[in-house]
Amino acid sequence: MKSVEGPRSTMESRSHAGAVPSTLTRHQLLDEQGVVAEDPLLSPYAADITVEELQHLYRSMTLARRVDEEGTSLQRQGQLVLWVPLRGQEAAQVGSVWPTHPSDRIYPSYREHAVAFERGVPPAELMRYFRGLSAGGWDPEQYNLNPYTVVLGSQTLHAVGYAMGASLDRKAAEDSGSPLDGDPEAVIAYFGDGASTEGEVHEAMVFAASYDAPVLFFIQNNQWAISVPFATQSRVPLATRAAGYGFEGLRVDGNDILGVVAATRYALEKLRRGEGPVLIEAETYRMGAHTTADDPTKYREREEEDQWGHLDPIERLRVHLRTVHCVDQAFFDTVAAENDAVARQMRADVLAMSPPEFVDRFDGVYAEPHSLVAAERAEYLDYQAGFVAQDDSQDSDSEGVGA
Ligand SMILES: Cc1ncc(C[n+]2csc(CCOP(=O)(O)OP(=O)(O)O)c2C)c(N)n1
Ligand SMILES: [Mg+2]
Repeated sequence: MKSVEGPRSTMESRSHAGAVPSTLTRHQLLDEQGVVAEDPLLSPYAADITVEELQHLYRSMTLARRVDEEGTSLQRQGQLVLWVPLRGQEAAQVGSVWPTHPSDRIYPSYREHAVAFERGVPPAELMRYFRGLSAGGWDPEQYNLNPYTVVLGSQTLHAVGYAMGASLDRKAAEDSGSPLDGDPEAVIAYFGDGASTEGEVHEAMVFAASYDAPVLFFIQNNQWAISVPFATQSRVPLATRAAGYGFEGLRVDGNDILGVVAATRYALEKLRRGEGPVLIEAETYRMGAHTTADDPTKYREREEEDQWGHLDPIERLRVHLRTVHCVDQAFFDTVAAENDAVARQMRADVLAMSPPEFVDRFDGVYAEPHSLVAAERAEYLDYQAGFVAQDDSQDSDSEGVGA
């Protein structure tokens, strides 16, 4: 079994005064050199992964990174309101969503672009949210993927409620003598190290444990919550918290695609057997800024970024494919060209989207028509009409004073 630690700076920050040394195993299958190590718990869950599947995982991870780069460029060019980079977290995201069934429900936070793409959301559809054109960006029912949640941690309660409902439905069907077909549903709630300390997450974990809800709490510990380092967020690895609620917590190298796939498969099996929730803490790193509105040079050292740069999850899989499976350069070149084409098409689609109309905001307040909202909408249109009339009169008088 390989029990490893992350880069030095992270571990040093853990030796913060008052920190409790943890003996919790940090699982890893694909090491920093791209070599597969044995792990008694996780190895059986990765043993049957084929080269074709590894190539799929590589394609998904690199596509996410390429689209991510394009998202930053589009925002810098004024075409998106904001962009939330995922660079560095591709293995944690792709590795955890790939083993799910389409019928499993996913509750993301706001950085899970690779999760969304793997679920089939077209990149341009996701961009609608970041262009301010939609409050959600995609149809949650079509992809079984809830809209992004910016209110930290609140999606964990939604996920637990959904999971409780799913297992109660199944039980009711069984009791009535007509059991539901297919595997029991599993639910994943994604959140970060920062969100993990929100009150809602505590409440969600208590409920999930009490009702054996089939929910996987998947934490991407990317070491930062905007400018707050993990050492301030928690004195212990977050996976250790699960024991306090009465369920299993796994700590895995989040830059190791095989480790993440195996840990997730293990957890999903447990959920489907009705053995309650599981928590996975995937230790990874946010290589870029928190968002395009953030400048990480203000609060973290270049040295730390360089250390984690050597643990790049994509590079690790690339080395593994090349050295262990003899995948040739043509494959990597083809994938890069395909990803470029997807990014180009996404850019064209985004630029073709007309800018949002402010008046449409009123349509998203309630699902049903509401007299108060209708009155406010009419008042707004009336107000806008006033500007048009004034502009017209200015034109006719030739006394434009400018905007
Ligand atoms: C309830 C709430 N409090 C504060 C914020 C502001 N906020 C947005 S992102 C963020 C940091 C979250 O860090 P983490 O959970 O580690 O996720 P990451 O951004 O690193 O993916 C904060 C404090 C918010 N969105 N919601
Ligand atoms: Mg974080």
